[in-house]
Amino acid sequence: MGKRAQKSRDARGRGSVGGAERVLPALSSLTDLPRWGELSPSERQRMEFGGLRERLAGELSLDASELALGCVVRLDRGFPAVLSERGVLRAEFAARLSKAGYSRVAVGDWVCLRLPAGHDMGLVCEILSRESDVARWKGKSRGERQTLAANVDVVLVVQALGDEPVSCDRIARSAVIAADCGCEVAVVLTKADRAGESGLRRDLGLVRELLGEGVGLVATSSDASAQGLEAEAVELGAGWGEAAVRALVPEGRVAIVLGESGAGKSTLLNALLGRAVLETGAVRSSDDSGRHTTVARRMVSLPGAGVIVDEPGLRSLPLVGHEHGLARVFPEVSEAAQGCRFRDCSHTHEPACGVRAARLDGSCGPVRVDAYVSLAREMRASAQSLDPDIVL
Ligand SMILES: Nc1nc2c(ncn2[C@@H]2O[C@H](COP(=O)(O)OP(=O)(O)OP(=O)(O)O)[C@@H](O)[C@H]2O)c(=O)[nH]1
Ligand SMILES: [Mg+2]
Ligand SMILES: [Zn+2]
Repeated sequence: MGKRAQKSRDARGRGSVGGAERVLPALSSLTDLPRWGELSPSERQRMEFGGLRERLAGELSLDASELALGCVVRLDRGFPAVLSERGVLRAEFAARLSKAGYSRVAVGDWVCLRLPAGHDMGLVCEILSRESDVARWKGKSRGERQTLAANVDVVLVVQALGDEPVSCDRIARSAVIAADCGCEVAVVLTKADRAGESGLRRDLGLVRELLGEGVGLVATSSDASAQGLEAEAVELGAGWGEAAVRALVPEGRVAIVLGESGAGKSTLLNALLGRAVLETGAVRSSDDSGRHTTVARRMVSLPGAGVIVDEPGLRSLPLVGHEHGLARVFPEVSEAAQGCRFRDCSHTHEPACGVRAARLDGSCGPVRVDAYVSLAREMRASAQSLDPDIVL
């Protein structure tokens, strides 16, 4: 490869990993990552690491001091960037993990890292089991579960506002996925400037009806002209702006932004960082969707707050086997469904339907019931079309 070609490849941090072609670490991309001490494994993961270190040191005849705890802080098409007490470095997978390792590892994973003396490249020996696993279903009946980030505490569902009412379906399915993964959920409505005062009022009301008072709700805008909307948001019991987002992710916590391409995720993170660290891109004027500007999954460390994972936008979020998540987000509807006469009730036309009765007598809100019914229908259909050999 010529010098120029090499340089441009490195700047983008690309290369075929796991295959024959390898690239040098793109160090320019390793800025604004968390520092050692800002992330901490659970007590269980520390114990797991202790046991692993002992076993691997014996098996590989190494000094145990060569093995360290690390956290994967950036995944792009280069080698994973891993944070350890020695700072951030790129790491390869140990031979026995290599193929499976690259497809299995996620940002946020704690790993057992070998740091051979005198090398600037680490070696991932093992991925520690996860405390949480934010995943989405990729593809249709022969699809697979794809982990977006591991060991995350909070999922920030990011949804852009506009002229049309905000998409309750998209927010509900994101919340179900987050709850299914055992994470907390909060909603961040971006681009409030485009909704204006009445649109913001309408959309904050809708999200409150959908998810209730217990879920963190913040509206933001990157446009200074929207400052006047703060009072509106606060009056409706929602947070406003970067400070309110920071409060959702205090020091010591790890969050992930989940939203469509063009929702303004990277713009929001840049505002939180106080400078343009992440690339942002214009949306198409024809349908308002983004162009998948973010391609790497990476953590950014917020000054005075926790850590957030920036992600490429996700076009679809199919629900497959997320029954636990559905019951956690809509407990009262799920309980009403226990009272349906038919076990496979679709809650649309069957006699003696507990869900429709609860909607009618007002014990379950209509926005919540409608979201529940439509997501439950989708899950029933996906369960029927799913290849039975696939393990969820
Ligand atoms: N009017 C308005 N535009 C915004 C706001 N926030 C972001 N944008 C614009 O929306 C477009 C998309 O923003 P990004 O931050 O790149 O979106 P993203 O969610 O990171 O998109 P992907 O990386 O493709 O997933 C950019 O042109 C931003 O300038 C906002 O508050 N108001
Ligand atoms: Mg982005
Ligand atoms: Zn029913």
